[in-house]
Amino acid sequence: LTASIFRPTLLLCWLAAPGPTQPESLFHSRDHSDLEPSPLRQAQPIADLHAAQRFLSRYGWSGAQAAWGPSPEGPPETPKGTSLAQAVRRFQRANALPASGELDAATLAAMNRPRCGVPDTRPPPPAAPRVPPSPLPRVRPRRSPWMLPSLSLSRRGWQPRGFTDGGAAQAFSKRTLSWRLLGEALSSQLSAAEQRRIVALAFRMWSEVTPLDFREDLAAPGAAVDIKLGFGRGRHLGCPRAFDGSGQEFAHAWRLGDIHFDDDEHFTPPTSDMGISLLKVAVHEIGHVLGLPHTYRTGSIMQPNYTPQEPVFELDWADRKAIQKLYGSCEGTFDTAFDWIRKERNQYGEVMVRFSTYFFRNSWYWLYENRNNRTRYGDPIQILVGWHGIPAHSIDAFVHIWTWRRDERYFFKGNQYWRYDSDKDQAFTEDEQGKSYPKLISEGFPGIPSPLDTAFYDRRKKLIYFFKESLVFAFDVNRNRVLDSYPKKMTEVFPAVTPQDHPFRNVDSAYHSYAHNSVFLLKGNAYWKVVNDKDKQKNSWLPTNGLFPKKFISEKWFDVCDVHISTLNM
Ligand SMILES: [Ca+2]
Ligand SMILES: [Ca+2]
Ligand SMILES: [Zn+2]
Ligand SMILES: [Zn+2]
Repeated sequence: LTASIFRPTLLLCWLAAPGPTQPESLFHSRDHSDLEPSPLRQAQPIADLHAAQRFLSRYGWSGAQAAWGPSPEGPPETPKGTSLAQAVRRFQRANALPASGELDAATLAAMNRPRCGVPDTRPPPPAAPRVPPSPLPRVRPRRSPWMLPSLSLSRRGWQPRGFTDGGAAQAFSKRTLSWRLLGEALSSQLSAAEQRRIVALAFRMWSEVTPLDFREDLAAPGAAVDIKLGFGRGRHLGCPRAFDGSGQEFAHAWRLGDIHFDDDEHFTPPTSDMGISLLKVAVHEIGHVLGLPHTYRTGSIMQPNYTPQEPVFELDWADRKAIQKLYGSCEGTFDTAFDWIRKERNQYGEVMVRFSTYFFRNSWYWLYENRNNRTRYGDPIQILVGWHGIPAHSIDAFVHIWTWRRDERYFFKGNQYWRYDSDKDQAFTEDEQGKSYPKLISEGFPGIPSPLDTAFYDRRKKLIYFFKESLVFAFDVNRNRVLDSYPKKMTEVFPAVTPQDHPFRNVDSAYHSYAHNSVFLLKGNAYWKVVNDKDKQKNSWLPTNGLFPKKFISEKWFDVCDVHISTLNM
């Protein structure tokens, strides 16, 4: 019923104000240097009872329903008396203030802090006493405020599926979403290119931690674009909710669609330590559009109030898990995965062995931070950018031969291989022995077929295991030849611990992890861990090199997520 009343109202708004709400800007200089920014309008400070009532109502702290009515005509529902004191206490508790219920100076100061326009969510009240369910008539449950994290007025309708107790809900079922920064609603404070770059980066940050992909769409009709963003001042963009001038509300988001920024705010690029970071606000509002409600957890990007810029701004562990609860974690196959070993001297001159974990897919790669259990901030990046002189896409395998005499790293693709110079960070064209690269696999590793599925080096046995379809070739690096009894069936060299639970053929990657002190066979979105010495000490019945049952890669290595190809270079 609510939706059917409001939909025509909004439609009228759009018809009445189809274009920008500001008068036309006229420029005389080509570089716009004659553009005089219009004076900022200040938001009315919240200083009295009436303004505080309006605040509590507008941001969901009072009333039984989502208190702020999106219709611009009606007066807001204002709490009075006991209900006002209750609303104030709730607000105070969430803001870590003494819950006095009084509108004291600290409470008013908290209300005046810059904040997002989306109402806050309240924890659900205790469960009602259980009454026996009556089968008829069916009564639609009233929508309670914690189920309305975003502004409830949506031109594309209400999508109640997938709600969880915390108020989070999956907003989109497709995996690639289009977005557009409205050309008629750009900020007057940053260049158009900078605004687009910042918004693209904000979308990329969500795609780095979810299976979602975001694509800027400048061509499709407006109605076909999933997420539209624009800046406005006061009454803006036909939106039923006016902005309040400089201060307080800096942006708002409509569920399933639009994001508006208050252009009376001082928006700044991520490099600035002044004003309000457009990147941070954009990431927050995109979070709403995707279905996340506010949270008062310190460190979360979904806090309703603006927190000043920190040197590192990233989606933290809990924010990642919250969005992954809605959209799932990232799945996918890898071309190869390996640990890159470096010897470094520490401050006492001792040689330290350090390693970094890399996952390669197509033409990009991720560095994995085992200690933090996530990919490096800002990954993936292009192989072309991070690795010099090796093929730019679809690497088959990587091997690090490491003996007392040798310390050599090789990449394999097709029927060739490349040796990589760790010190110079580029592939050798010619190494210290006068060998030139790339070389044919059949020349450097006699008896080894190509193209390979994968390979790994067993340091103790001084063997490389090369994998091709269902076969394994054990290659002696000292004698430079395949061991006599090889090739063998993969099921023979790496037998299944649980019968039939085995990749059988065509593994993507055999990954020797130093962090886990184990080898993993990766295929598709699954992995099999190879039995190691420690496993055998605990359970002597385990077969040597046995494969533990299959598990999902995404349950062991988190946030290895693709981003849209257009943002790969950001
Ligand atoms: Ca404002
Ligand atoms: Ca491979
Ligand atoms: Zn918000
Ligand atoms: Zn708006």
